Amino acid sequence: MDGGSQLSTQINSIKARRIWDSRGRPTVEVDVLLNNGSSGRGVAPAGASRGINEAVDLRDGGKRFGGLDVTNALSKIRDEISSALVGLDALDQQTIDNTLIQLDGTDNKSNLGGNNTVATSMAVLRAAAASSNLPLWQYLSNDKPTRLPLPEVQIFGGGAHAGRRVDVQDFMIMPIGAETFSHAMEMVSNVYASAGELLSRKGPLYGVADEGGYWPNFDSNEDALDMLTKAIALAGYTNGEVMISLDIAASEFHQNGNYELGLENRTYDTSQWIDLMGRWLDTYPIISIEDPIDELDHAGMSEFTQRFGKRVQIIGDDYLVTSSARVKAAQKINACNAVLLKPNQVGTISETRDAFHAAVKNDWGTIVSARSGETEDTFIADLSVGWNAGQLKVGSFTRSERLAKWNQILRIEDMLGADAIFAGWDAMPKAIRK
Ligand code: 2PG
Ligand code: MG
Repeated sequence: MDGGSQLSTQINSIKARRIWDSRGRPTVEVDVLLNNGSSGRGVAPAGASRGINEAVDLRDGGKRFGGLDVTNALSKIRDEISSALVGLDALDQQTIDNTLIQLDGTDNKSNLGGNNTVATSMAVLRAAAASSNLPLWQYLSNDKPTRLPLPEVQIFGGGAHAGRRVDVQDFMIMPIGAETFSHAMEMVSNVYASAGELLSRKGPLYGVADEGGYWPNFDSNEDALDMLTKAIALAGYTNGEVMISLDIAASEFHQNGNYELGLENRTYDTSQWIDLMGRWLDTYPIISIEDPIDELDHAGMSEFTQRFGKRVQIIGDDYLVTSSARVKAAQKINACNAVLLKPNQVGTISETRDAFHAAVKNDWGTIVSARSGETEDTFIADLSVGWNAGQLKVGSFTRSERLAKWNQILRIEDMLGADAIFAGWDAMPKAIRK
């Protein structure tokens, strides 16, 4: 900027308000207005099975809404964050995010709140795209070739998202043999319908899990895997066309050094637990597995990757918490071959991008992901295309906070027309790519 003159893309004002997420809980929404009249909005999602090293969600505590209110937390945006960001150039995302990081001054955004920083960071990026007259994905891809993501879609929900009825948190499918993104959605719809048919034959459902997947009454984790394999076959797909992806979220049932499966009332030590998952990999068409080991067990994650990292995608979520430093540390000990990217886990878009770049550099898989508490916001759908991340995980194939994201990719596919490329197998980590 020269001598005090106003830049049209400077931040003019920031508004913050409380809205409600898909679990009916309060969350943070931010609107950023630029001098040129362009604006952008960001909304913070919220996790239930949170990694212990995630950015802190700033909540009010006390009695209101179980302590989850953000009415007071929002004052951080109205006062400190606004004062620091007004006047900065929205096109310079790095400076915006560095300012937030410095203003916060902690390792885990516990001062300003990761929910406040991420919603602000997202809103600024959206405002920058708007002032460039581009859809967010196109602003981010900057004319570089990109692909539509391979979806990871929940069919059965378990763990912390479904009253812990099943130990494993997410039983998902990946339509890896699809020719296009629309074709992938058709395959998902067919499998979702056949899973429903099988479940209604089996007996009563408990309900619908937090991300919209069925929440069934299974006798064991294998029971769920059997039914999912059958649902894929009933829908008419073969092994190479639709495959299974699991989010184990192992930290949720790791206790006293062991893995305690409530469903079967059995306890496994780490090596027995790794062997058990090895048998699942031998028996079922599993292509991807997330957080198979407790988030603090580096040696266990490394051993799991040594054994299975050439045949299956191994994703760090709670283990890596979207941190570039953790991605690099994991690469040094050969733990994981893919990273889940959740902007609110780290608190800014630039830090999320750093984790993404660290992963890509080592030919890892990269999966942009929603949280179990979401809104109608489609930001992450655009992010997955704009960065060419290759994979997207947003929950199930029901409930509009999930479908909003899948449908957004369909719109982008439509805009791209003949130029649309579907990621498919190429999105997998290099170690297991076909
Ligand atoms: C996960 C996410 C999404 P949460 O573990 O990957 O499924 O869950 O947002 O509750 O952390
Ligand atoms: Mg997870």
